[in-house]
Amino acid sequence: MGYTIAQKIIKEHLVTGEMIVGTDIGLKIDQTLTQDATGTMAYIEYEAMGIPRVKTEKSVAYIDHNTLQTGFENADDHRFIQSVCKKHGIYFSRPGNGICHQVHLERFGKPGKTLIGSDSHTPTGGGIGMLAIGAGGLDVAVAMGGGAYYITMPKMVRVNLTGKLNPWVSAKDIILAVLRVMSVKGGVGKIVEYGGEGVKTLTVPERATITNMGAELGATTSIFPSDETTKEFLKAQGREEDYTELSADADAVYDEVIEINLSELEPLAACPHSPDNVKPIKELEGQQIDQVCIGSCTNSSYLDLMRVAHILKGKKVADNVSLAIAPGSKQVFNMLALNGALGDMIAAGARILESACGPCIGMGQSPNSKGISLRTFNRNFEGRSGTADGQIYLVSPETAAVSALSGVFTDPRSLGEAADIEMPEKFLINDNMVIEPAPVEEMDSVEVLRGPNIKSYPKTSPLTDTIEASCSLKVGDNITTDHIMPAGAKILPLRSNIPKISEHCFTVCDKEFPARAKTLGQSIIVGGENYGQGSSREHAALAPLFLGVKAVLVKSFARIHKSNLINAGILPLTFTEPADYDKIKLGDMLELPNVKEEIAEGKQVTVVNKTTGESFVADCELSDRTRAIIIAGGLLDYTKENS
Ligand code: MIC
Ligand code: SF4
Repeated sequence: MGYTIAQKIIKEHLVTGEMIVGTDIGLKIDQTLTQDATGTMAYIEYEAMGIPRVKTEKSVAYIDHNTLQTGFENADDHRFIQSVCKKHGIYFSRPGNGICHQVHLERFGKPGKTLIGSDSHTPTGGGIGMLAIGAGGLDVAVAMGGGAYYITMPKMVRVNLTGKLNPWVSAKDIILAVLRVMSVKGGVGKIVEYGGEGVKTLTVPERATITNMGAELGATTSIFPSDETTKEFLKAQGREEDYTELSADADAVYDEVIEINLSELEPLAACPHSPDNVKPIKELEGQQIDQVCIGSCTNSSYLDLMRVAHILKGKKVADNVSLAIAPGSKQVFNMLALNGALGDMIAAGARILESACGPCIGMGQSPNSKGISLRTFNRNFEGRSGTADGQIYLVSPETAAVSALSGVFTDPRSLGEAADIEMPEKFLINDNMVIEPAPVEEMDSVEVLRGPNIKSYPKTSPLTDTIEASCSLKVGDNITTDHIMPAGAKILPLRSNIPKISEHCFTVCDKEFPARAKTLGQSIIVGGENYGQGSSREHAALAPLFLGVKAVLVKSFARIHKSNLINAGILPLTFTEPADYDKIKLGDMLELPNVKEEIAEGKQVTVVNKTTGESFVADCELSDRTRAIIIAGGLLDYTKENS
């Protein structure tokens, strides 16, 4: 039996376990990336492990999220990360150099290699045939120290692409079409692999748009073959030597196959407030809009922005629209500046932002009240834009640009003939914003610079025999990490201060939660399906840990969040019978009378509702390793015990 692309890379990197679906496997990690909003914590964790020099082939720290300095906090974090990098062997990409995923694809990613990143959109690297996975900061810290990264061996999904996109239909429309079929939880426990004749028609940045937004499927990762197109891209980046060819065997077996005929696709939009709430632009046409934001790690490549500039050239942004554009990297920005495309954007009335995440993570550009905002981003979760009642639609750069001009939802196919925009033969290569680490012989003399906002990792404790705790919060399905631990300009500067950031935990759902949880001392959160979808932020586990949350009992979990809970020593429980969800109300006193023994023996966990007198069992799906981590009180304690 042949192998899929992902199976080939897994096989090469397997350090523990076997490639049996549903079982735990450990992978050797070649490259890591961090960004600043998760990075400070990841490097605090790395320092706690006491390993002088990273053991990966390449580790890069990017500054791209917290680029608003409204006080000393973000600036201090950046300085801390820069000094840690210098000391411990990590490359440092300065603020302004671009969004981690875009820059990594351009400058560092390599086909056939493994990459984990403390950001859920790390699968962008799948666009050049990397096995690139989003992980919690602590997992990245462990990988930098040479430890394996553990995942559950995923199922394989093949998305078979046939045909060719029509003019003005784009890669964003492909991934929105996949989201429409699979939904935001359809990818959980799976790797999505793209194949078929249609692959050849897509450039690397287009492939990367698709693998980037595979995160919204809940998938472990997504991947494209590495072929002639990949080679051309790497060559244009001056990195032809990084190329290796990679494709699935003809007799590779997939658990699921999805057919997408590119010729039949039309421009689409993900409507508020979920990336899988997909409708054709045709159905929205004519509706007035207020804002357009173009950028993010999904759609801010050279090709994307050249198409945008082409549409804007010689025109004027509608009076009712605010148009903001953030190029994905310094490379893209600089090329647009030199070839005149930037001038076309500025002349049309676009507001040009620096190369960073910006509005995608609520760092500025929040829309007006009830404002309709078209964004080329990947997430439209409620409140993420910074405006609680903002209506965010996720669209392609082409739809965004043409709608910015007309002031209403507009199908870009109305533009007629396709634009003649080619991939450059040579990208502008200038890595002067990437700072190299100190040579080994000088590393001891590098001082790590810590600001006063940088606080240590919260206190953990080993699993107790019994847990008695009230239900401090009951929430529904599809709770995102933006609900659990909101981001945005006001809260992101607190990412390195868990006590302070905890005051914002779950406030989107219930303003009283942090105070209530603190008063209770210890408590349990109850939730529905796909709990913790979205970001890799471990703060969505560390803040509850700080507030005394001992267990989270839900119908199902999103992958990265579940592993962040385990790493933090919080028990991830699922209802054996989904109907038992109705047996708990906010404030009920719950008891897990025999929890330690049940976990240690791999049994179901007994839950007694002492308020109603009812009891039932819950599941706790753990491997031998994650069971030991939970019993130890989290991954840091486990690592200390086992090193
Ligand atoms: C996001 O898109 O939600 C983020 C901000 O990039 C997060 C990481 C974070 O919360 O710092 C992600 O996707 O993992
Ligand atoms: Fe940044 Fe947005 Fe991409 Fe997250 S999704 S890495 S916030 S651009």
